[in-house]
Amino acid sequence: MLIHAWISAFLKGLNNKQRREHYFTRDFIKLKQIPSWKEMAKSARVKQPEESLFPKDNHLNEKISLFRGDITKLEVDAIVNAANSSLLGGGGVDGCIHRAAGPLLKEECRTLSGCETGKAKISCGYRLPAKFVIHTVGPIAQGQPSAAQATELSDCYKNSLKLTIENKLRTVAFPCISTGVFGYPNDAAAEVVLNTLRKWLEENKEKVDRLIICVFLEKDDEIYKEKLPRFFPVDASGVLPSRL
Ligand code: AR6
Repeated sequence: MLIHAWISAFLKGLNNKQRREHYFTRDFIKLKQIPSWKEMAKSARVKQPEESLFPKDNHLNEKISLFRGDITKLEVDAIVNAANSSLLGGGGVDGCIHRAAGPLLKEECRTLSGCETGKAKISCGYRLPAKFVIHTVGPIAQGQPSAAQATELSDCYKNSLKLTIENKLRTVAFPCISTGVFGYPNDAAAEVVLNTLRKWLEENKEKVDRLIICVFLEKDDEIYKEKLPRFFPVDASGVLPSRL
């Protein structure tokens, strides 16, 4: 048996407390420290636009979060990696994930035979607080993305979620796939992501506990805070409607 397979089997046999002894950091973030969008919208007094694209659904609002920070710190069932087709590591969030997980992640990734754009593959999380890493490859879009590239970006999220439920995982965090080195415009990516996650949750909400959109840059934080109320409308409690 290869060492990565042995360690992965060993880690799977541990309970949460035991697993924590193997994390690369003591400074990890538990799910309960991450507010759902429903909670966040209430405390941030989000302004609900008059026009939203979907009906208000508080149950769905409890299933989605916006979190700004380092995805490698999240203690969730899976984090998604914005990888390249070799799956052998790189810069950006991919580099951060490989550094935090340790060298066994690359060893396992060597056995996965790469990954096509829009597809996803799963591995153990090793020293990460996340149990699994789902590796997906976003489209390379320099400038205005084509319709085919938007579909590929959406497929990254859908295929990662397919693996999430196939592996009975209930909490998963996504970085802003393709918007760094791969050059997909941040605003256009957020539209694709929110549309994909909203539609997926409508069909599959009982299969997961939380989908976390993990942004790293202030610009993405602002974009998502502005767009979330259109895709996941909230109670406008405490906020005066603009049309009175
Ligand atoms: N936690 C969360 N998000 C992060 C982190 C982090 N620790 N570090 C960066 N980001 P990128 P891509 C954000 O470039 O565009 C690699 O070399 C970052 O700010 O990592 O899909 C791969 O090997 C940005 O918002 O991924 C591929 O060759 C987002 O993660 C290529 O880059 C994605 O940026 C993939 O490019």
